[in-house]
Parts: sequence; structure tokens; C-alpha cells
Amino acid sequence: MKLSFRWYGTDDPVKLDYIRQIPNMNSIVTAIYDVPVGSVWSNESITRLKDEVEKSGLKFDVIESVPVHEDIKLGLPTRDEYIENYKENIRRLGKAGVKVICYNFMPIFDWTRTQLDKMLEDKSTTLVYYKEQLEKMDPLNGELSLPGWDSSYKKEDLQKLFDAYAQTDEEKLWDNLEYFLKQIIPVAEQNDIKMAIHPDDPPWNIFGLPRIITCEKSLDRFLKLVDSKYNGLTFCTGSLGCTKTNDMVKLVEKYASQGRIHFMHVRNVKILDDGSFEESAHFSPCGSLDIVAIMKALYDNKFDGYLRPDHGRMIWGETGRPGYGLFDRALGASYITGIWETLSKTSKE
Ligand SMILES: [Mn+2]
Repeated sequence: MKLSFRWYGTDDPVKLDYIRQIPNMNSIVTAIYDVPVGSVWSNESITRLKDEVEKSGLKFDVIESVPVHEDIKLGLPTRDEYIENYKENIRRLGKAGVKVICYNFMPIFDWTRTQLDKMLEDKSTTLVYYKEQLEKMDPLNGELSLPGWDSSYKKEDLQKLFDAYAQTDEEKLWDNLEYFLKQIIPVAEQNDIKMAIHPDDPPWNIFGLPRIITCEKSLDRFLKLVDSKYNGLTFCTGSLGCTKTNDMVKLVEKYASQGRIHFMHVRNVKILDDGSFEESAHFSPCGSLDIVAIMKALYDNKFDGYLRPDHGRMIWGETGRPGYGLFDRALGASYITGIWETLSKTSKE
């Protein structure tokens, strides 16, 4: 297991030097953020980013994300041009030593929450998804702002995208994903980069838009589209795990034993009764997931990919990017490291 940490570049209030001080930290997970989705990343900006990361004593080997242009997801004629750009990005990142690229295939919206600063009993704040709040949101009224989402869309553009997706059901989205994978996975193989799709978060349709990477059945289907180890998963426990119908321990065991998990996002989530959930501290009793059992499933299957603590709460007065402060994620990283050390020292072999 190679411990890693997401970093948003030089503008991130969480400095690389701080991340470096977290025990057992190995790699930085980052991306080029100042280019439009679908364009080719310049070699200069890749090199600058790599140098910056390596200067701090950490490794530059995981990219999250190279985003997939909506035209690819929609299967528009213009997709081929964007797929060529995507391939070029894989080649360039391969030359820079990158080993894993995380991406997702969610239409329009990335991870979705209804509130970013819900206060918990201990007065920390966290990200939540309340079904009741979501049902009151109108993505087309021009006021919606969501984290992890490109809010630069103009109202008219968003309406056009929604219209386009009205013709794109789940099966069409699967076809478009397959078309994309069949072109990019051979390039990933040639450049020794493992592609790792992030599951949909939350793993169900929102705002009437289809979502397909949601459960065991869909993960099986996804892995068969191109049956290569270069076509793998970012296994996000907080995304797949926000519904009780997904058994995290069983799924981690299954896909880790198949060698198809290249990147783990480990976080805990508290599932509420009505299809809502709250993000919680990593410690198992704080949420609905058994983090020790998840780590044991990885350990027993000799997981040697990358792993990062996922979102954290805001604690100790920290302010900054919701979910991506330093303190709670560092606590999560240390908790994970402690579990891993215990497993390695007490296992029989
Ligand atoms: Mn995740």
C-alpha cells in the first residue's frame, strides 16, 4: 500500500511541506487545473508540477483526474478529437513517470452534496447529502453551486447539456464508455499507466441524469468491457459505501484479488435511513463502514497500489476547500497507517 494525499496545486492552502510531515506519506495525487476540460496538457505545465511535487520529497505518480469531456460521454461526433487529446495526455503523463490516472464518467455533475458545512455533535463540520434538500434543488435555475463541479457553465449551456442527456439513457452511456475505453486502454498499456475509474458519487441517478458505475453488477460489467489490468478501479469506499446495498468488504476483497484496484479512496460515511448520508471521521465507529475490515481485505490480497484518505471534516478551526483540509485527512492517513502496520506485524506469514 502506497499512501498518498490529494493536493490542488500551488494555490492549495495545504502546503506540500505539511503533507510531507504526515508519517508514511509517499505520493501526491494532483492534476493540472487551469486548462479547459478536454484539452491537451502542456509538457511545460506537467514538468512544472512534477518538479514542484518532487522538490518536497514526495512522488508524482497519481493523477486525479484527467477529466472526460462531456462530448465523449454523450457520444457526439466531436468525441474523437477529445479522445485523441486524452490519449496524448496519457502519453505525456507516462513520460513524466505517472503510474495511475483516476477519472470518472458521471454526466455533468461530479460528486454531489447538498451541504458543505453541516455541524456534527463535536462541532466539526462535514459534507452531507440530504435527500430532502436535493429534491428541492433545481440545477437549471442558475443558482446551483456544487463542490467538485464546473460551475463555469452558463445557464444556457447547462440547459443544452440536459437536453442532450435526455437522449442518452444508461445503455447509451455504457456504449459511449466502451467506445472510449477501447481507444484509450491500449495507449495506457503502451505507456504503463493504469486507468482507474472512480465510481459515481452518490451511486444513483441525480437530477434525472444517468449514472452507471454504482454497484457490483456494474463494476463487473465495466471490467469486462476491456479485460485488461490497465482497465481498473479507483475504489472509493465513501462513494460506493453510501448505500447499504453495496458490501464494501466483499467488494474490496473481490476486486483486490483480481488485481483490478489501482487506487483506493478510504473514508467513512454514516448512512441515514432515508437515502441520505453524512461524511464522518475515518474511525469505524464514527460511521457505517468497517475501515479495519476494508484494510484487512486489502492486506490479505497483497494490495500494493495507491491509497489516499478521502474527504475529511473541518476541525480545529481550519478553513479551506470543503473535504480537503489538512487536519482531518492527516488523522485519517495516520489511522490507516496504524491499521496497516498492525496487520503487517500480526499476520501469520
Ligand atoms: Mn473518492
